[in-house]
Amino acid sequence: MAMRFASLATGLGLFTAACSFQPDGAVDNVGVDATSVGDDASVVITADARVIDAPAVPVDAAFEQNLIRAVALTAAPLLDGIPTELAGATRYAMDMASAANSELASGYTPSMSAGVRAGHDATHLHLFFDVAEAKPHQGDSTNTWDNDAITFYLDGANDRSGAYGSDDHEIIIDYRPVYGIYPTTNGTDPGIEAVRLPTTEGFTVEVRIPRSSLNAQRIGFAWGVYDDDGGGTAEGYGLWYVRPAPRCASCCTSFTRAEAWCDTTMLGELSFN
Ligand SMILES: [Ca+2]
Ligand SMILES: [Ca+2]
Ligand SMILES: [Ca+2]
Repeated sequence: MAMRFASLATGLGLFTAACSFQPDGAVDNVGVDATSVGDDASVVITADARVIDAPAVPVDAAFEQNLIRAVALTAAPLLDGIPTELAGATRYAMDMASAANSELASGYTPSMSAGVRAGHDATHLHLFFDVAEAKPHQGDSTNTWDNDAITFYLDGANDRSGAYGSDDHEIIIDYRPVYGIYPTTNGTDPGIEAVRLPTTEGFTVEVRIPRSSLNAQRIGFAWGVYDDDGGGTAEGYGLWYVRPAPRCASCCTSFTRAEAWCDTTMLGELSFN
């Protein structure tokens, strides 16, 4: 995706981001190399154990555009790539073919769909992403955004005022799995931990983020996916939703349009209730 290369500094920052990841994350497989994450022989995934598209209880009767609701969790979540704890949470779905702010390479047929569920306990926000695609999953590239990946954006203060500040973070977790938190220079690491698990349809990513760095009630939030179908750069990028709002004219000058990673006016919201 040529657009992403417009910022060389961002690319150079990847290694810094990956290496500066929470050192305690290894307990939960964060930062563990690709061969040991999700390939643990003790984790047996069967079709029955991974019914991820059918929440048992529809929590939200009405779809609220712009807003993802994190449900209160009753059990201590296990960071394992399996959505057991979030079975009662609404799954918010997207398809690359109808994604917001999408960027699709010439010749690319949109071939990825995904969903996210959110929950919270007293200390953490939990996010569960499930990704489905027909083609082989790619993790060949150095840049996280050049591989199959999920991405999400946090505005901890929920001001969504434009330029990324110390409370604003772009996070990309790719198929390898390798993590990036961008920009790498804004000081406050959100301290995420995550696990990526391969599935027959694609892969899942289960993430938790300390609430200490987030607003108590609502945060700015957006999420999306990258699809790399042939190795090298990714062919597809898209978001679940983009907030209709006046954009920040001075924010994304390195790119050809407003993007969620450089303009927080693009973000929707996530609510802790
Ligand atoms: Ca889990
Ligand atoms: Ca792919
Ligand atoms: Ca790639």
